[in-house]
Amino acid sequence: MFSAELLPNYDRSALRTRIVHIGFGAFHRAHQALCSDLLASDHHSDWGICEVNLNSGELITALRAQSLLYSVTEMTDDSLSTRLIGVVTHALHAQGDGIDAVIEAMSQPDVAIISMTVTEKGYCHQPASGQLNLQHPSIQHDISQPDTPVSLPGLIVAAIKRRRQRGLAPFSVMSCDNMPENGQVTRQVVMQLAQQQDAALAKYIAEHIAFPSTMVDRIVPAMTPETLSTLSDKLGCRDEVAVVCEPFFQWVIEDKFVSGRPAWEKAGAELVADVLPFEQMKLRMLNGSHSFLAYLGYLAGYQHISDCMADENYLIAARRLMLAEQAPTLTITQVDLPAYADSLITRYQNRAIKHRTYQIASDGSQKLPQRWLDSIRWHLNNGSDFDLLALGVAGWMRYVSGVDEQGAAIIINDPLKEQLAQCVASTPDGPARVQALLALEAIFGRDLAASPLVAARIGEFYHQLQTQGARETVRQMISHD
Ligand code: NAI
Ligand code: CS2
Repeated sequence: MFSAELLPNYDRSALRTRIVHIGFGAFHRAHQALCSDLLASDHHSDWGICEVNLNSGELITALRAQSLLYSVTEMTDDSLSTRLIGVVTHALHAQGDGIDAVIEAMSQPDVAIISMTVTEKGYCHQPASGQLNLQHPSIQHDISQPDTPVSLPGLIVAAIKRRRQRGLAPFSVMSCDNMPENGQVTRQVVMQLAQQQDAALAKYIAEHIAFPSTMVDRIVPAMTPETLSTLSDKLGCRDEVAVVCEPFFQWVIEDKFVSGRPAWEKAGAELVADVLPFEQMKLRMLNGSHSFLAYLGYLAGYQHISDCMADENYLIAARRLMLAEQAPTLTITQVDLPAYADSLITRYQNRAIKHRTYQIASDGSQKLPQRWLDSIRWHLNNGSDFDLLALGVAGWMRYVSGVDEQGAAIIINDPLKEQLAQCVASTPDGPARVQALLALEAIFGRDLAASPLVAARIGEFYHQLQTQGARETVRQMISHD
């Protein structure tokens, strides 16, 4: 179906399924899979990928219908470049193929790496503490029925168990989700679940399985029907699995693999001993400013990040958040942070990338701790100002209150949406609501709710947003300095 000049230039039948990836979403298609494709086409790599989705089969079905081929298109305001990805060797979805087929795919002798992009909530952990949430319904299911898991941690434990029973080599488990020390978070939830099931298996995991951390960066918005149609002309066909992304690409990987890895460094990845300083920089400066723009932007009626950038006050606020309130909290030494901030602003200004504020605003309960709250703790310890961070939290609180500035309902997309709705319904719109939301321990821990300074700063901005709206609040914040 794709035009001949786009087809991969390498022998796809020579690929071996050495990676099983869980979470065949937009991001993975334009990031890790593309990187493996570059290795196959330019460096004779035989690392093929089995793609898995646990909770929805549509994309997998579409991919199979396209002979496991799909396109990635990099876009700027005035350029567009498409590449066809041929590195997928198999594709499975738990509902259609059954979870046992997925465990079996992960238990093949060739498989050396399990990677994943399942969003923060896929780890079933408490965002504030990183501990497995033992009350999570999927985890409760997997404790009682370990051989038919429904959660990501449960699936990993089941596959490790089967490999061990068969005497196969261990694999490495590589998270590519936006969390600090994502390898450590994955290890924690997998170990805690294994301990609930089988102490000997937990010991085996501790001794044999590697959980490298990664920092991943590329802005890949959710596809829309409009973008799909625009692409159809260029491709000469309709690619239901297509993604569009910015040209920027970064991948920093902790070089800690137990059964080998592709030579990702040949395709632009950086292999390092310690990823944490990179992860914190990206999570706080990029994702932190993204979330700020998402909540304050959505409330102001800005649909996309690039719309926020067209408002000079928002641009200045985002840059100031990065440099005045996030950069001081970082330990990284090898990056010029003002130059990094400028490059982020330039990326946000790319109007070809329709990155919706609504998309970034989703799952706030899972994102706030690593994007903002650890930085607020840093400022509390250092006695420094955290006005923009507090304004961000107040913006999130206005957002999860569920009504926009025009009085229209906001549909909240968040695994804690019931608890959020409960806080909102049980409190009047004002300081009591701020306090009730701050008391959500899974997000704020105990310390932040107990800090009178935190409650006061967030409360002031909440009131200002209530009375003056987001646009005016951001304008005043910028004009005060
Ligand atoms: P997406 O919505 O296109 O895909 C999400 C994937 O996660 C789907 O495959 C879905 O099946 C899976 N998933 C969702 N909840 C799950 C659960 N509870 N258990 C198992 N699987 C689950 O989103 P996209 O854009 O692929 O982003 C996914 C993650 O990748 C993000 O949350 C983030 O951590 C990371 N990321 C995304 C970037 C982007 O620009 N889109 C850039 C950098 C990182
Ligand atoms: C965004 C990220 O959706 C979000 O919360 O902040 O997905 C962001 O686009 C990426 O991390 C960029 O690498």
